[in-house]
Parts: sequence; structure tokens; C-alpha cells
Amino acid sequence: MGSERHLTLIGAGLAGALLAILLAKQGWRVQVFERRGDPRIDGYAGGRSINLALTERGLDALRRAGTAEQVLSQAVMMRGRMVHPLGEPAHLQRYGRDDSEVIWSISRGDLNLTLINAAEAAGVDILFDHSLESVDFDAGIAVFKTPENPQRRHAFNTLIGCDGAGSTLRAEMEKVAPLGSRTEWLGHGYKELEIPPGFDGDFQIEPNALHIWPRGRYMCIALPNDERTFTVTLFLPNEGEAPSFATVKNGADARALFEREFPDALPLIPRLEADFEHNPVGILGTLYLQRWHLHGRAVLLGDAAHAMVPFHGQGMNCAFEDCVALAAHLPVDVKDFASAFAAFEAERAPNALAIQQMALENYLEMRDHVDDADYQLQRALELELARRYPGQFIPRYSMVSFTRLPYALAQSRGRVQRELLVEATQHIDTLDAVDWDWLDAQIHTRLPPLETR
Ligand code: FAD
Ligand code: E1W
Repeated sequence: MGSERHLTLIGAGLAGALLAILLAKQGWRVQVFERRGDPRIDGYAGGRSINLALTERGLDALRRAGTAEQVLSQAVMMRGRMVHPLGEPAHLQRYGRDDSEVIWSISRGDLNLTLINAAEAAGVDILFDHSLESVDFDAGIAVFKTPENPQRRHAFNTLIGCDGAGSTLRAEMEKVAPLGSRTEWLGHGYKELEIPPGFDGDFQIEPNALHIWPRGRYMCIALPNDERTFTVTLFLPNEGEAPSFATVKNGADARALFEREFPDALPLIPRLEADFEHNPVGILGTLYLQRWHLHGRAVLLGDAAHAMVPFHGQGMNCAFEDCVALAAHLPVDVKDFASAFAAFEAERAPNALAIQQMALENYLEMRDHVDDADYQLQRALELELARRYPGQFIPRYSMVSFTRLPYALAQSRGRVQRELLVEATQHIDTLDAVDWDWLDAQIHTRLPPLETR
């Protein structure tokens, strides 16, 4: 492809399909190579979690691509987390102030289909069954494996890697120049199970919530699907003392675990044994990368650049924010790709690192703290301060999920706020005892007002 206005994307997953739309809309000719077959012919084969939480950052990117309305029409609203403590009734902890601050559960397969159709409608050329195998960056030749040809050569000007956590493009770039990549495995994995509709055809538990069963070192969650099912995800340590995936090895072990630890969920999952034995254990880790681009020849984004653990529900949302940022650095008359990629990396890398760290922290918070008393008092104070200081004291979860403030800013202000919450609730057990004057002075000096629009 000799044309200067031509871009080659690797991967038509979530980020690749969305980025293709944004770039085509601003005048680029875009070709996308995807390893898997066309989901419209083969059915959707994309593994991993069956549904995903979509929040403001992702939604904003979908609006820019013109697909937000269609995606939301297939989404289920989640107002908060429904916490299921062992031996106590479940209770809803709202995410936001009201129904303007909610998150959305969407099907990965439906979302990918919507984006692929919109990309083609925008003039993007998607080549399915094309798996990137190797790249000669100097010659500008990428080699793909297809069902007909094990070595199909394709000339390119610029490659954009949207090929996910196991990125082949990243591996090829690393053969040419060190990218400083490091993967930290979490040591915990996950297994997906299903809650079907009840006998009446309706949801068996509250549909408008993300359900969490926190159990200290491990947990279960469930997200609603629009066909009235829930996808349950069991997170456990891979090794070590029970329960872990080393001790819970088969369907019978899983049933015993659920009888003891998740007795309210067990009757909802009729195919527990079969799901457990058929579905693989998913692995989780964080990918840190020091360089995201190879001069002006290739750049990485989404999971290929910064895979993270899923406990904040931000991997896709962050990848979509990357797409908007990269498109903004690539006007169709861009002269210097190397500078554009460097500026993109400088903008996004600190924010990717911040959400990677917050996602790791959120695992501890979800599985271990959401049901303890200190936490609940801090949370009650946080909600009260958010009410008293709008645009100034914004809960960290809200900054991450309901605004597009940079993740790094959410993290740094979140640190200050956490300190204030801990200090203000030490040695007290009701909000009546809070020293409001001290807090007011702290907030005015340490949390300058924000513009969130
Ligand atoms: P992917 O979606 O993985 O897409 C990569 C694409 O590249 C795929 O289509 C693949 O087939 C293709 N490809 C790979 N290799 C090649 C090759 N060699 N040649 C050609 N094509 C190739 N995020 C959220 O925002 N909210 C959530 O609630 C959420 N929950 C999650 C739960 C779990 C259990 C997990 C594991 C992740 C979750 N995520 C969530 C994260 C989210 O799934 C990822 O961040 C997101 O899919 C990243 O998008 P991507 O386009 O970078 O990669
Ligand atoms: C969300 C897989 C996943 C996806 C999510 C979330 C969680 C726990 C998990 C974070 C959250 C939506 N979260 N929920 N409640 N508090 N924090 O907000 O996406 Cl495990």
C-alpha cells in the first residue's frame, strides 16, 4: 500500500474496531487484519468474560464513533454493587448519587459486532482469518497466516497494534528494539459460570446491579446480560491452601465450595459442575511497557500496551480512551508519525499505569473490605463530603467511572481523600462525631476545585 493516507491495524477486537471507525471518519484509509473468523459467519468465538462493564470513558468514545445509542439499547443498567456477605442479607451500595451516575453491562460479542458493522459502514476494510506472524519493519512488510496462504505478505507504511495482551506485534517490535516489557502475574485466576433465567423467564436476582460475594482472599461476581442471564465469575488463588484452583479441581469440589461459601448463589447455577469442568481457568496479570512505539513505524494500544487485572472494570474503557487519544494525534495530514506516537505515549502511559495500580488495589477492596464496619463508615463520610463539596471532593470510584478526568489525577486526589477519610473517622463510629471544621480546612487547602465537563 503505497498511499500515504493508509493505516494498517492489527486486531479487530474492541479497540481495533473502534479505532478503525474513528480513523476512517477523519479521512484515513484503514485496513484491519484479524486472526479470528468473521463473527457474522462463524458466530462469536471471543473467549474471556462474556460481559463487560461500560463506563463514561468508554461511552464517550462510542459517542464519537456514532455507536453509543445502539450499544446502550442492548445494555443493562447497574446502579451499584449488591454485596452478598456470608450468612447476612444482600444489600445495595449505590455507585453514584442517582440514576445519572450508573454503569452498563454489555455483551462483549454484541459490542464487537456493532463496532465491526460500523467500521465497515465507515469504509474500513476488515480482513478476517489473517493472523499476524512476523514483521520486517525496515522493508515495511507484514506476514500473515490465512487459511489459504501460510505466508501472505502485506506492504505497510504504519502498523497500529490492537492485538491484545498476547500481542504478536509487540513481540515482533521487541526483536528490533527493547520495549522494556514486564508481566506481573496476579497468582489468581477466574472461572466463568452462568445463572440462567428463572422458570418465569425473568432474571433470578436483582438485574440492575453488579453482584459481589466478597470472601476475604477470594470472591465471586455476577453481571447481568440482556437475555436475562448473569455471567458469574469466580476468582480464586491459583495455588496454595483451600480454596484455590489447586484444591477446587472439578465440578464436585466446586459444588462443595459453593455449598459452604456461596449458599445463596448455588441454587441459581444449575449447570455449576458442567460450567466448571468445561470452561478454562483464565489467567490474570499486569503488563508494564516502557516504550509503546517503534519510531514512526508501529505503535501499540489497549491491552497490547498495558493489560491490567479486571477488578476496576476499566480495561476496555481505558483502551477506548487510548483510541480517542491516538486518533487526535493522527490528523490525516500528519507529517511526523514518530512525534505523533511519542506524544500519544507521553499522554497515555502515566494514565495507563495509574489505572493498572488502582485495578490491583480494587481487588483487595472488593474481596476483603466492602463488608467491614470501618470501610462502611468511611464510605458514608465520603458520600456526605461528595454532597457537601460537589466538583471538589469526588469519590475516586466516581472520578474513574463517571468522569474523563485523567486516571493519574483520580489516583493522586484519591490518595489525599483516602487520608482524610481515615483520619476523620479514627476513634469514632458515627458521622455525628466528625470534626467538620477540620475537614473543611483540609479540603480547601488540599483539593482544588475541578472542572469535570
Ligand atoms: P482484545 O479485546 O483482546 O482484542 C484483541 C484482538 O486482536 C482480538 O480480536 C484477537 O483475535 C486479535 N489478535 C490477537 N492476536 C492477533 C494476531 N497475531 N493477528 C491478528 N489479530 C490478532 N474491561 C472493562 O472495561 N470492563 C470490564 O468489566 C472488564 N471485565 C473484564 C473481565 C475479565 C475476566 C477480563 C479478563 C477482562 C475484562 N476487561 C474489562 C478488560 C477487557 O476485556 C480488555 O481490556 C479489552 O478487551 C482490551 O481490548 P483490546 O482491543 O486491546 O484487546
Ligand atoms: C466495576 C470484572 C469486574 C468488572 C467491574 C468491576 C469489578 C469489581 C469487577 C469495580 C467495582 C464494574 N467494577 N465494582 N464495585 N466496586 N468496584 O465498577 O466493572 Cl471484578
